[in-house]
Amino acid sequence: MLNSISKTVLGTATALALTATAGLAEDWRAWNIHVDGHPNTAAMDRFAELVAERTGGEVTVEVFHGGVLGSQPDALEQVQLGAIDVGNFNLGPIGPLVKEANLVSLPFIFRDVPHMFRVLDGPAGDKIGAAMGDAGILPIAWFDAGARSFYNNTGPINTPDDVAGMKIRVMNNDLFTGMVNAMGGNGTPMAFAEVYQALSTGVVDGAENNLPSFESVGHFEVSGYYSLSEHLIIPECVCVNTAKFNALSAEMQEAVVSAAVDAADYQRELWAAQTDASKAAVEAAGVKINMIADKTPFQDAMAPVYADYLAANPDMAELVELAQSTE
Ligand code: GTR
Repeated sequence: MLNSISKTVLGTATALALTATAGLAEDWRAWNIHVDGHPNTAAMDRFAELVAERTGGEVTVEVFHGGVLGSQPDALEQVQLGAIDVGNFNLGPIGPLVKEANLVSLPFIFRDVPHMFRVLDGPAGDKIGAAMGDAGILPIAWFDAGARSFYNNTGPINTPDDVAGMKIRVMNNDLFTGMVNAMGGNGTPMAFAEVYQALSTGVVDGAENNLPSFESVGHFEVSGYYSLSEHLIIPECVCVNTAKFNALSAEMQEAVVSAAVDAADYQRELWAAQTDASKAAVEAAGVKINMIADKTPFQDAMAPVYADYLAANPDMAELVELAQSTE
């Protein structure tokens, strides 16, 4: 005769076995740094909808917007640990964790956004993706993040000398501090959430970002000049904790990847429109958008950044060449 405890255990085991046949339900927590109205927020919501639909509810994603789950460097560690399951990440702050990912954070490595996507869709992208997966941060789709340019209050930036002496906030990555320092400035890593206050109190003289982010978090309210240096073209990913992804059945993996890829297509459409809209909005608010006639001096100033990177990572020379020789 079964006693009540074994009955309960058996009952639980049967219930578990049934769940296992139907596949264990996965409830994923997703990190997103952006606020409402930003293309990536809409795209992450779309990702969550598509995942629920295409996995028949076996995988669900709850997206936490506005960076409430923590700063980007912290959130990336949480993804590696599996405490955050998925997110929309910029590859800039991934560079310190995965040296291959740093390829995309070399200033002026890409000629334009289409060139960046061609590199990502080729063998260099495969290498970067595999290395990120090995580090626990598996990219399953790529978002557009446009080009990053400098903004500040004291006047337009036209040459690297205009950056000299300025304290410029950068994302967390030695390549970015090196980039600003190579122009004679002072590259200062800081969490995205702290930049508005740092700009308005003069803790930093300027920062750099793409137009949609410059607008969405109000940095344009405290910066009079946005100079189109376009020094960094860094992609973003939908990245999943590798072990969580690998634990899914092949069918569920396909559903999750197709949801991310479709969300990324949507993001890229929204991105193009938002870049124009943000430019118009910040200009209307009084920001002077400064065209830079000749970017060559900025590119030339990056020689020591490349030299230091390749001296520290000689094995990355092949990736750099791959990217540069991609048509
Ligand atoms: C944005 C990017 C964010 C974050 C931010 C920053 O353009 O989408 O992931 O990296 O820049 O400057 O910290």
